[in-house]
Amino acid sequence: ARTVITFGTFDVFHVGHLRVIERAAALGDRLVVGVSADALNERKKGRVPVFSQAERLAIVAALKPVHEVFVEESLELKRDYIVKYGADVLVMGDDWQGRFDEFEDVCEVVYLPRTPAISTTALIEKISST
Ligand code: C2G
Repeated sequence: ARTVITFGTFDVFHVGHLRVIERAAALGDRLVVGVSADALNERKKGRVPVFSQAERLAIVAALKPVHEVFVEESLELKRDYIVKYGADVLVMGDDWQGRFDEFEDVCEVVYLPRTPAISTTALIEKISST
């Protein structure tokens, strides 16, 4: 079986998140998703997610194309996660284009085009301005 792995925060879950997960799943037989920890977001983005990691994990785990989820504790552990979950393909949105090419020695690395005109940041702004 071909295992696909992808990573993300998936905060304020929206259709752009759904589409990338669906397209990632279509590249293999089994999709594993690393959902970034609250502490990782705080560290890297200086923002606490709207939904907690437990909530974000529960939402992603309930999606039909997703076979397994885990908490991504650190960006530096990506190689370990790829090996641990036996991933044959790493998929990321093209906002990360080129950033994970170093893992091409352990798996295939694919960047998918983002769904246009939707983002968590834009949603937060839209909701808070109404
Ligand atoms: N995405 C997309 N289209 C959008 C918005 C997001 O295809 N309109 C994709 C992103 O490209 C990413 C996934 O949805 O592949 C999750 O996006 P984020 O939640 O923003 O994840 P991010 O914080 O970029 O992940 O190891 C990586 C980290 O976990 C960070």
